[in-house]
Amino acid sequence: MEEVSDGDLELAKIRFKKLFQKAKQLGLSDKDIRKLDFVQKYQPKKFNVLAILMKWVFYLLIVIALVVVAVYVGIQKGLVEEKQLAEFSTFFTNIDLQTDNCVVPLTDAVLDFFRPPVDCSFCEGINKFDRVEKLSSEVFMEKYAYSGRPVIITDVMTNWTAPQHFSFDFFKKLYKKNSPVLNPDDRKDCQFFPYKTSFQGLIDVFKMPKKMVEMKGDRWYIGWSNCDPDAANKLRKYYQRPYFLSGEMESSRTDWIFMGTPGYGAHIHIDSVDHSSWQAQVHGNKTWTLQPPPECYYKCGGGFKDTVHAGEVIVLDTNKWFHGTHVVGDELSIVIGSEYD
Ligand SMILES: O=C(O)CCC(=O)C(=O)O
Ligand SMILES: [Fe+2]
Repeated sequence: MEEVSDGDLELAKIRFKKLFQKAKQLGLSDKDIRKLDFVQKYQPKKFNVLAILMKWVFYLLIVIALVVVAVYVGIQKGLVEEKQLAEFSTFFTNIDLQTDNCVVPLTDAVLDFFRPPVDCSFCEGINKFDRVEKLSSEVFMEKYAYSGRPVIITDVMTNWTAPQHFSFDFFKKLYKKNSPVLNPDDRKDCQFFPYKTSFQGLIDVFKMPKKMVEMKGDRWYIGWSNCDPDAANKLRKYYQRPYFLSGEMESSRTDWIFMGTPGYGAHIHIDSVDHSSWQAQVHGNKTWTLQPPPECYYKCGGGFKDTVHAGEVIVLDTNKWFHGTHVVGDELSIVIGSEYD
């Protein structure tokens, strides 16, 4: 190919400039000039990454929207069951939604994504916890047990000895070395929630430095299901089934214990468990934040808070209300609870 000298290039530039000015004088706009065949031929192709990305995001959103609509219609028509959705989600996330009682952040998002819209009548007109005493099992059954109406009962623990015994050290001594609580080995009924701590299991919790136990170190909050039958029998010496649960109501065999320092608690989440539950505040004070599912905000408002104090019992349907907790005051919070049927 013939070499182009700098002089030739300068000349070409001047000629092109003149041509360009002439085109302008003739009334052509930049847009018209860009449309000319020879300009298009020599114009470098622009590679607009943002535009390409936006295009793909747009396609992705359409696909997601179509899947959501299909799942929604499938649920409404009874073609898709929640169980199938959970299995489907387990396939992708490796998290078993059917056996994970209280949920960790990823599961929250997945669960909430697949959660069918609820009937908002359960939260209509409810903007605070009822706080009651001397709650008969008839009234409990009629008003609270299955309605989703949250309630705090103030006189349940009057003859429990749990407050004199339950402490960090009590639980540390409760479990033998070979207890399934400390060696869960993927047992589905043994669950541990580290929340924001880095503990991998209860075994790590019991190794925390004394400073942390005495609430002088980092804050912490954890929860676990007591899957150790021996320990469960021992625990039952210190508390009774709340008196307002009628004889026919079954209590789940699995107790849940949550423990932690002020300034910490469970993030806002909704559960996918079988039943409502009660939780006794043995030590400390914990503020509960309840929010209706977002689709009910219009009917039920944005939610409310209340603090459960030592000696009180809260009853809540954690499948209906988004709920989060925060330990307040200056005492370690220790609670025990269970589902009821
Ligand atoms: O007690 C807590 O901090 C959280 C309890 C909870 O999320 C539940 O019982 O579902
Ligand atoms: Fe929960």
